Amino acid sequence: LTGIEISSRIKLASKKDDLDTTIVRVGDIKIGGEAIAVIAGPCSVESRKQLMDIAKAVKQAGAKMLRGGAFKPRTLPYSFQGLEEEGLRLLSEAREETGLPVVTEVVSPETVGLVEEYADVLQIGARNMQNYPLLRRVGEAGKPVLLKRALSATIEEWLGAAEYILAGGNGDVILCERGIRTFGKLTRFTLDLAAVPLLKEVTHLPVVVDPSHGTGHRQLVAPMARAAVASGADGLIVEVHNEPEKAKSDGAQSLRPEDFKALMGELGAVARSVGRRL
Ligand SMILES: [Mn+2]
Repeated sequence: LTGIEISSRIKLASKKDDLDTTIVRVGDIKIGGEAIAVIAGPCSVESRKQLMDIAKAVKQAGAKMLRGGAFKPRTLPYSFQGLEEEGLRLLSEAREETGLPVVTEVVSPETVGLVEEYADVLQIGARNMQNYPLLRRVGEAGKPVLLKRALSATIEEWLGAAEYILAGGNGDVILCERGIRTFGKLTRFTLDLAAVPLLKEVTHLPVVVDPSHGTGHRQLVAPMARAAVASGADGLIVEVHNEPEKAKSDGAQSLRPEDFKALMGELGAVARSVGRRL
């Protein structure tokens, strides 16, 4: 390893040598192997029909996992907070229907047990990256964890959060770059793609990129998704909605199913150009 060094106190998340890489398995899907894992679905689970329509569309386009929020931590308390347990039930119905494993957010230590009953991957959202009781709790969980980078977290703070989960005994941690706060107002966040090759130098954990929250604008999602794969990401997590103008959250950054299908058609060539595949 050359030049870039992280704190020696980050013991479990740090990379020991070039061959030190972790592959997280979700059923027969591997994250961190040769294939790029694409996770797609709505920001929020809104209804059975909405979720099923989107789940079938993303499956048909080649997504490997389904995302969807049932517990939604929103900036304001007046915004849609999610369908909660009903949303989890709908996600597991969608998994039965499509075979796609489910990635969904958990927002409190008390609800980890409940979410674990339904989900295949537990997502820790950006706003909870430094919720240490929650990190400790998912460290005891029996499911992989997708750990989003906090809005203003340095890479070492992010790896410190991963360290909590690893130290709790859960080795299946997937890092997710989703954009950080800078001074620009025209994008929602600044997607830090340099973090991807940097993480590949310093940690063995797989890295996925969220070009939806990272940009906030539908038109920017596909270009940044391609760039993420080119930068060495092990996967993508993309918001897709069948009626984005009616979405209860994040419609402006949600791809329509046909946009998502077109993106999937482009990604194979990008993946091959960096020695990977879809
Ligand atoms: Mn969202």
